[in-house]
Amino acid sequence: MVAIPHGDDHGGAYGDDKPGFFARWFYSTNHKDIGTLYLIFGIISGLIGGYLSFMMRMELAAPGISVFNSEHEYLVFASMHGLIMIFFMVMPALIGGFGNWFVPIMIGAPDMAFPRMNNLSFWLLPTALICLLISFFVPGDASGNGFGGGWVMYPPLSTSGSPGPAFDFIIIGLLAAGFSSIFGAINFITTILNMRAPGMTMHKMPLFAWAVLVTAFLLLLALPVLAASLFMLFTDRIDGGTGFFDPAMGGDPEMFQHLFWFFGHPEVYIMILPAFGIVSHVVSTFSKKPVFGYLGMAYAMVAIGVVGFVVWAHHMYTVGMDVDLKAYFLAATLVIAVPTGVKIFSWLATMWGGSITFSIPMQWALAFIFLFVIGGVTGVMLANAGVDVALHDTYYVVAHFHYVLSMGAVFGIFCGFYYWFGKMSGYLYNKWLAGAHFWLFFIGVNVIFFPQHFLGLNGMPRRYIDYPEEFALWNHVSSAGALITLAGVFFFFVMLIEAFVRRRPAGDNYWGEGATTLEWTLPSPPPFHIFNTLPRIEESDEH
Ligand code: HAS
Ligand code: CU
Repeated sequence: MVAIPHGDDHGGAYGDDKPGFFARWFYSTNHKDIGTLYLIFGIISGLIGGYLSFMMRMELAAPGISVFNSEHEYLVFASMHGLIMIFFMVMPALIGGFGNWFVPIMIGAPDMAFPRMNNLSFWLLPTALICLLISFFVPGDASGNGFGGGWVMYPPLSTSGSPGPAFDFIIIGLLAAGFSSIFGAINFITTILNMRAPGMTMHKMPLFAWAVLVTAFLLLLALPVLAASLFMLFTDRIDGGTGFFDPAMGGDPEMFQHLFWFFGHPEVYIMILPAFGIVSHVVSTFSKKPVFGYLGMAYAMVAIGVVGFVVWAHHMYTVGMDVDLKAYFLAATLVIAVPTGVKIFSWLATMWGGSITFSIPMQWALAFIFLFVIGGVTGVMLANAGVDVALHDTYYVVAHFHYVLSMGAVFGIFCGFYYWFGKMSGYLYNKWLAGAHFWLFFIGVNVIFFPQHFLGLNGMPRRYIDYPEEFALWNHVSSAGALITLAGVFFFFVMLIEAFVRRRPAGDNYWGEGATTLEWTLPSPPPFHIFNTLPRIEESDEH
């Protein structure tokens, strides 16, 4: 019999009864091991999602190219790229990966509140991803395999428009991923509210823990709405007698858009709030200053979370809504720029007068701030209903959301990855390789997405496989950017392999002499030393 590690066997301290490989990773109830699984899963999904996007960029490199066999195939790639990157790369890495690893440590808890449910949350995800991948290979509609209706899954594209089983696999997969997130959210909320160490009051909690707490509430409130709307699509599709979204049966397809975006807009903050948390830690550590306006930073995230629930219809300005309703959603959306601005200016104020080290994680954090502001400001432009009528469904929107996601959320992930790499693996990475990764990535994604603003302003619509000659130049540039980014990804993997082959041990404070660590929000003197509880270095020496 293999020993099944229990949740209370925390900190990698399995005693004499070390579990075998299978028990350790498949039955895992240890928050760090589960965090590691999430990170590995995120990297694998990132490769799949990245491959899909690369193929799209090659197709769009010049007018008239045929990388894909059909328009349908292109749309399948676009739809799956969005779903995989959101549900299987960004969310698992930021929340499942770093959340699991560091929230218990930061609040002084031995593990997550429900370690076995934590295991379930993780293992639902590979199951879900397999369902999505199966959907590629089974019939979608008359023009081929897979579902090509976009990550937003609007009916009738997702009902009568895609009668084959491909979309049913997506429904099942997303339901599994949704439950994974809901269980994870319950776990984080319970852990943070009930398991803080003595003296660790809410107002002393590190900002990353605050970010994950707010994110968990958004997940808990938004994901069930997605699950319900997917289920409604399902019963509409299988002739279950419902026609929720079918006008012929008294239903309304616009209703789906409301349900979807009631989930979808909070979802974008689900993807960015944990990155906000990470950036706060990194900016503070490498400025050697406590973060400016700690409480303002925490409550700005709460405000973004709350207001994020009442702005959803800014994705639907073109459905023909009443002008008063447009005015409301416009105003409500603009309000979000205020707490977000509080965060941006507090990061700047944290750096102001600080003793700044331009370390690798700090470079990602600075790039995050710069590029996220560009993405945020284009969001403010799109929030204007009148402007959005012209820009909706153009590449301007694509440019906007990639600046906040590919350069916001993803830069947040790499920022956290380099910041905590030594804590998680026990090793140091090679700074030259990491620097090559950063610069190629930074240049690459900007070359991909900045020109897309011009394409959008000139009216190039999204979700088309080809385009007229006049859009050729900036599409060409954009595709060249994809090659640069690919080179950056290559250096990321070389960096990883090098670090695990060379195994240079990371010192206790590899962030540099005198760098403020997480203690800046802890009661003083701290009741425990946060990172002394990390076992990795000692553990690997035993073998
Ligand atoms: Fe967004 C579409 C508006 C933030 C992600 N967004 C999307 C889509 C995604 C996405 C994925 O109102 C496309 C979905 C699809 O497939 O169709 N978004 C905003 C606004 C914000 C915003 C106002 N979005 C995000 C974040 C995302 C994300 C974060 C993911 C991580 N977004 C929209 C709108 C659409 C949209 C429209 C629909 C477009 C369409 O037609 O389909 C805000 O949260 C951004 C706040 C941040 C800042 C920067 C820092 C603030 C400072 C303070 C001062 C700034 C001021 C503004 C006073 C604003 C520095 C000045 C304004 C100027 C114009 C200069
Ligand atoms: Cu939105």
